[in-house]
Amino acid sequence: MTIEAARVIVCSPGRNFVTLKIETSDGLTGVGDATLNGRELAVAAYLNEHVIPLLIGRDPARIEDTWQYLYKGAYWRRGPVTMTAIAAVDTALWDIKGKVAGLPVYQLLGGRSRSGVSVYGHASGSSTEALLSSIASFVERGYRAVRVQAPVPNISDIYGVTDKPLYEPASAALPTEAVWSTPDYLAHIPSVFAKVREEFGPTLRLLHDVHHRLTPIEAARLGKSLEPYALTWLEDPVPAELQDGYRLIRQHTTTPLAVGEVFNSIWDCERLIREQLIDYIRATVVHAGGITHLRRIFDLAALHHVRTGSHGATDLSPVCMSAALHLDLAIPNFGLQEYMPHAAATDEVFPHGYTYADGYLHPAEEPGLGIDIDESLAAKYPYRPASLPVNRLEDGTLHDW
Ligand code: EZ4
Ligand code: CO
Repeated sequence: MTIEAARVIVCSPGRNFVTLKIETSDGLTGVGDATLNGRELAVAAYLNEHVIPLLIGRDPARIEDTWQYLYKGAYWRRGPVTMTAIAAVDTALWDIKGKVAGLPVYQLLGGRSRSGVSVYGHASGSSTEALLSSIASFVERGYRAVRVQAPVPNISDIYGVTDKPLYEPASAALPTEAVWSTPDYLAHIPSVFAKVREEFGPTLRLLHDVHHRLTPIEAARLGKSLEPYALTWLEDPVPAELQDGYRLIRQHTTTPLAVGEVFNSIWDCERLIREQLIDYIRATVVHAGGITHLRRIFDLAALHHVRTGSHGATDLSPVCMSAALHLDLAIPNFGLQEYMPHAAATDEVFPHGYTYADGYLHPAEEPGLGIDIDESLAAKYPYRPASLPVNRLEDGTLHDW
């Protein structure tokens, strides 16, 4: 069997997605997510111009060899565009391997380590009342873990804080700009968690995403001030390039730390993991080199008491979610999976067999990943340029994201 064809499908059913579909000489197909939010067409071009010509005629069974070929053979290793493109190929080849074997992919990864994949939802709202009722609605639907993002007095527009039921990170074609204030944020957030604990008790798992906006010492102060509320994790407290920042935070607080949604290789996180500077690694199938490479990261993490908490926002397609669930089910050190339901149009374009029930997601039991793309329906939703917003401080300085 050989790879006979591969094509990139760019569509926008509610938001932009890039998908790779590989076809074999035996008539089997596999799909991989290649969506890089706000930089979609760069990955599409990388695949079309530089990767697809190398795939034709190759043996689809050689997943590891193809991964190494695309990684080492390019000379230019790592980086979000390259690793997202490699991830798409890798994911599609695992899908095909599952179909060849007649098994769901989690069986090829060693089988179940648990009965379901624990997920957390995103609660937010433009007022404290709206936030509390949003959390309540997750609890009613069986969620045992909720990310809490709150409005802050004097900050008019906070990323991730909305009354809308659907979460959409990107906005206008060109980035919108919001004004950020660290003093207002740090002064307010602990009181939000005090109210949430008062209302929901001590055992609901609570998470909070800082979106890389603090300095290490500010993040240390936030972590300390949140200790009474026993968070499951504080996410992306500081930008992750200077990793000593995590050591500084660690020296001051027992609030667990999570990072990794922007990471694309094991080299982005090996020190954070090896030196036990974090508690959860949030790298993903789509942005960290596919199932093959993410498994390698997760195995390293398992040696160092680090659990997984893969990113799962709406800009990661149902193809990525399907792949993530197979890996989450199989690995020994799974922690939590982020889950935000997609728009109805997205779900229609990507028919999938995974299901949510009582706080858990379950992957499809059919051979492969249990996911496809309806290409004729996708064609009805053409690509629309969309960007993530940026932040400025009150004096106009461009701030961390
Ligand atoms: O900013 O998915 O934890 N989730 C997040 C997301 C990310 C977007 C980036 O594309 O931080 O909202
Ligand atoms: Co995040």
